[in-house]
Amino acid sequence: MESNRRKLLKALGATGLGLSGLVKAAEAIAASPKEADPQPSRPFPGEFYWGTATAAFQVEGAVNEDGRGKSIWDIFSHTPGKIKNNWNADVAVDMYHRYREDVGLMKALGTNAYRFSISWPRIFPEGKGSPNQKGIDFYKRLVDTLLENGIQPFATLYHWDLPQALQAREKGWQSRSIAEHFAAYAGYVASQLGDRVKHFFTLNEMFTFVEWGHGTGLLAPGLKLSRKDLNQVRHHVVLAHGLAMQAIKAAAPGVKAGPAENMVNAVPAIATPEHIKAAQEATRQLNAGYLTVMLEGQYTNEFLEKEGKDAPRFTEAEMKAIGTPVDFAGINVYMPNHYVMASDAKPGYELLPFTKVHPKMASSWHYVGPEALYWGPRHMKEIWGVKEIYITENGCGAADEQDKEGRICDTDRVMFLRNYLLNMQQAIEEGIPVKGYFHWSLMDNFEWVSGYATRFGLYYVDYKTLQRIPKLSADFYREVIKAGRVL
Ligand code: PNW
Repeated sequence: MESNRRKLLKALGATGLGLSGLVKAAEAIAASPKEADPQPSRPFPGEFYWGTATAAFQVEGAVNEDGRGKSIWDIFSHTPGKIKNNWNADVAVDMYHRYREDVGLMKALGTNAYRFSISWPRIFPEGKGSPNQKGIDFYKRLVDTLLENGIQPFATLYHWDLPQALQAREKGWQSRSIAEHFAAYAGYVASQLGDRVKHFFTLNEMFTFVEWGHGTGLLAPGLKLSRKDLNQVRHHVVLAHGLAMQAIKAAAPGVKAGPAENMVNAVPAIATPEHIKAAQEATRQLNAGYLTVMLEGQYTNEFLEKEGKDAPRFTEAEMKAIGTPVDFAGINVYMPNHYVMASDAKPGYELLPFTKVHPKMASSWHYVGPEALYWGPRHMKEIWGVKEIYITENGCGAADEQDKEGRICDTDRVMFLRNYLLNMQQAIEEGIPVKGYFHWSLMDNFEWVSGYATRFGLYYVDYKTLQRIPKLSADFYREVIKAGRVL
């Protein structure tokens, strides 16, 4: 709103001053009716991608249809004891059949972008060889439906569902050959969809699927590798990213591509220059095997020294490929991974433990810290000079219980969202180039090892009927998009 002070000054200028003029002007302002707010405080940019996100294995179901091959997640989820209640994703939320309805849900939110993932085993049932036309046709139908509804498709090429054939026959990410197969698959998809999909993400959350799938064994394929072997997996994964970047650009020159990584986000405990510097250095070191090597094109000395004889084996040509320039970076931001203080001792920073009562959302790992959505993008810009940033995921699991009227009044998720979005707005206002935000998730879905117990959706899914019901947070998100500011 034009401030009263400004109005007064304007009036003063117009009347040619004088105390009586001033008094008259003041009276006129006091008498004027309140106008609508033409310029909201803390606005988001008018041009911005507001979206939601999902991943193929978590929503599609239809695991045996149209020639789809098996993925490591089919095997893992059907192994007793791996998933809560031994649930599986054979049906999930059946998006494979209901995608038209679901695009309608996105439209109802007023979103203009959607991030989804392509299932590698739908396109190459054996991981390589000849493509499955019916698989690619599904994504063409999906993308065309999105575009007809004014929603820009953002496609992730790998959201953890490696073709089982590659795991069984070639030891999955333990083999360098997988990086080559991934690039071939990425190039093929870009050649087929590049006329209508203008943004591709290579791999989703390398950190999570490598460390938890190959280190602790909590996620598929459930391996607990030695430090040396784990480092080699990390190396093959970043190599896959680099080779895929090149393959995508070669197949579809007009499209943009980059990673979608859950950066380890070190947040300064107090935002003074010394702690900020410490948090930046911590972020650089803690992402050494992923974002840092991808964006700098080499492993840090600290990383190589720390890993010693277990460090990855690599060639110069591989390092060049890993460092292929990205068009943008996607970051999944759920929380501050560490609060950091500067330290006089090496390495110059100290990671503070979370206290016993630090607030959490529904997932056991999910500490709340809205400032993560400020520092994540700021780090990307200040540490690595990234010029185009997408928040590829942000959201939370919440209680999500239906009340007597069947409503889901998830004020907890609204609280979460409001505070995180305010921090993102601050980053944008300070000139950090965040170009889009994708809420995880459009609707409740198969939450990996938590199965259907933890819900992340803006839409509630009744798993008996597969009906989708908007939660309060869906209304909140829609109003925020409409108003262009946090409400
Ligand atoms: C992401 N953490 O996983 C995945 O990309 C999604 O598929 C998933 O459904 C979503 O976030 C919610 O879990 C994460 O421990 C898993 O910090 C773990 C963490 C973060 C994200």
